[in-house]
Amino acid sequence: MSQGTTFTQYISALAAKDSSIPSSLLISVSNACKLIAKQVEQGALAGIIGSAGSGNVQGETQQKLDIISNDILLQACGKEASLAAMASEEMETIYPANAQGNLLLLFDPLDGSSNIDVNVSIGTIFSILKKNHAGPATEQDFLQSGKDQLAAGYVVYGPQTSLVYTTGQGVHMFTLDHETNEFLLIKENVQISPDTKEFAINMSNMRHWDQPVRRYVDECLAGVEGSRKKDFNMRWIASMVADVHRILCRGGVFMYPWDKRDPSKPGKLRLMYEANPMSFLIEQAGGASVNGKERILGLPSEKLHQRVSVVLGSKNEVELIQKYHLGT
Ligand code: P6P
Repeated sequence: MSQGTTFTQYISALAAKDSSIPSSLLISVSNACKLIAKQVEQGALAGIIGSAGSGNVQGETQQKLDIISNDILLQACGKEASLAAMASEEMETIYPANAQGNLLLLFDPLDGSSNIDVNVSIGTIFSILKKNHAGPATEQDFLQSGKDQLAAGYVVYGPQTSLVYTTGQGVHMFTLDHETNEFLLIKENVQISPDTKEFAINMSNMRHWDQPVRRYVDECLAGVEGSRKKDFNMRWIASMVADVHRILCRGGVFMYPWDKRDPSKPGKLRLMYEANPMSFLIEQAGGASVNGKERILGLPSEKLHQRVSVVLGSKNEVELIQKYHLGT
């Protein structure tokens, strides 16, 4: 389809040929993100910067915009007849919608919210699953493996507000046109280069990493004089959506590995509404995504808010890191 096609036109045309595509819900999510974008752009002007004075189920301080974004998604999608229930990083339990619905929506309403107060890119991450039985949804219905997702994507609120999604038929990018308030198609079938010279990790945690990650990063830092025989660049935006968007645009590898600060935690990021949707996108764009040793999309989910270690991006680089974890 041509540049300038709106997201609504694009997804509706696909759904006309494939009824499994949850087009109506995806359009509702995109409309909710337009409203979130307006709130994010306003920031201090709307008095919505800073902490809400409450904590979420993760034990993290909620920002006012976290709660506002969560409420916008609940309101915008709750009316969807196809939607049975929603789950969010900001809510301990599931949010029932329509008992007759056959879809489940998960989201991190505003990922990277520590960046809100300093005007750095943040984003909304979403994932859509199928409810596989009649009647009201339960939390158990959400506990599906990432490879079973019907759709996944994000909206990044940065210099541009861009929507990136997949339904398993490639990754496609749209940018919000503020004149028409429509997401317009800018790129179809995004592909990530299998090799890269750019890695993203929070280097301040270096002393806490496990050996395979330490080895990989040390080799990157050794540059052209080292075993990799090339120099690397480093980025860390502390906003997964922005880091993943950069990787989809120009390749790279993103790591948030297990570390020994809290050995009981497999990682910081959440499987169901951060790692799984991002892994679906990355794999659809020709990349790879593992928890160190295993493919993330193949992991079983035991808890709604379970955490996971994440290494994703350019395929050859991720496979090298995986090799170090496997000791092969
Ligand atoms: P750190 C944001 O809080 C987030 O969940 C991801 O978006 C981001 O990649 C990571 O945490 C940043 O974590 O420890 O570097 O602040």
